[in-house]
Amino acid sequence: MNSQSRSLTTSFKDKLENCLCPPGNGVFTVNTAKERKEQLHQAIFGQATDVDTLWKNTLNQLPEASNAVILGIASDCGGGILRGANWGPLFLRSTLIENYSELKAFDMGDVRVIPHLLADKYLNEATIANCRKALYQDENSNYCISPLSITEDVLHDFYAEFPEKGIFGIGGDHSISYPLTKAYLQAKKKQGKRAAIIHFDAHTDLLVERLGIDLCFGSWCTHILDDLHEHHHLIQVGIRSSGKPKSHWEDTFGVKQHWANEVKEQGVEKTIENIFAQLDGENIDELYVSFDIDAIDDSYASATGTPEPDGLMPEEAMAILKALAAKYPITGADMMEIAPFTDSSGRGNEARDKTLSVGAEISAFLLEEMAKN
Ligand SMILES: [Mn+2]
Repeated sequence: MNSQSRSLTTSFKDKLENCLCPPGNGVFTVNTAKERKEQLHQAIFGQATDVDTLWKNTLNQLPEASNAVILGIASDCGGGILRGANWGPLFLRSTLIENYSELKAFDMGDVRVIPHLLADKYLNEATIANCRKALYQDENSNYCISPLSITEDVLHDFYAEFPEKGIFGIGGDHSISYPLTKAYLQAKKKQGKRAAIIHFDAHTDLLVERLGIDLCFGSWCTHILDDLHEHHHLIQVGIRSSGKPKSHWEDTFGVKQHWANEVKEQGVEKTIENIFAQLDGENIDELYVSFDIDAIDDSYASATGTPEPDGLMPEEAMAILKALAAKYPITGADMMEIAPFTDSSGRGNEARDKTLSVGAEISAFLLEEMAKN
C-alpha cells in the first residue's frame, strides 16, 4: 500500500462529514435521550462535548483502522407494525461497549436520518431541494437525503476506497439491509468474488411490495436477489411467521430456507450440515450475515417490532454462526430490528436488556470475525 492510499480522498471525507454524524446521533433530537447520547460519547471519545470535531478527526484513522467498520442507520421508516428500531444504533452500541470493551472495530458513525423519509426515488424535486437545504445548507447539493439512499451512496464509495474492509450495519428496520447488501454484493462482484447471504429472520422478507412500496422491511430480500450470482445464494434461517409454506418461497424465488421448526426437529448439527451442503460446490468466497433479532425466540428477543415465539435459542444461532465462520470469511453483516422502547412482553427494562444483550453477543461475534479479514 502506498502512502497516498492511507488517507481518505477529499470527496469521500466530505461525503462522510456531510451525510453521517457522530455514533449514536442518528436519531435527531434536541433533548430527548441526551444523557444516553452523552454516555455513549463519553465512552467512545472520553468526553461528551465537541463530539462533532472529535468524530471528524477519528475519520482520518479509518484507512489504518480495523477491517470491521460499524455504521449506524437509525431509521425505522421502512417498518410498520411496531416501530422504534430507530433507537437500535444508540442502545446496541452502549451494550457492546459495556459487555465487549476489547472489541476491535472502527465506528464510522451514524447516517443522518430524516425520520419521515425512506428512499429518494419516492420524493418529488421540491422536497429533495428543501431537505438538501436542511441537511447540507445547499438545495443544489448532490448528496442524497433519505436513509436508504444515503446508505447506498456512502457504501458505494466506501467499498471503492476500501475493498478489504467490511461494514457492520446497525438498524433500524430491516429495509436498511437493502442498501447494505446491495452495495456489498455489487462491490464483491467487481472484486470477482462470489458472496452468499445468510439471513436470520422469523419472516421471509420476500414480498414484492407492501401497500405499493417496494423497499420496506417485508420486501428488501426480493430486490437484492438479482445482485447475487444465483438466487439460491440467499439462505434464510429461523423462518416461522409466514402466510405461505416453505415450498412457495423456494419455488417462487429460488432461495433456500431453514425454518425454525426444522432446526428444532433436526437439531443444529444437521441444520449446519444442510447449509454447508447448499454452499458446497457453489464456489462461495465470502459470506454476508443479515440478522433480524426476531429470528431469536421472543423469550430472549421481545424488544422488537414483531416478536415471535418458537424461534431460535441464542445458543442455536451462535452455533450456526460459529460453524459458518469456521469455514467461510464473514466480510459483511448487520443487526436489525432491535427496538429498545418497544417491548411487548410486559417485562419492561429486563426484557429490553435481555434483547440488547443477545443482540450484542451476536454482533460482537460477527465484528470479531470481520476484524480477522
Ligand atoms: Mn426482517
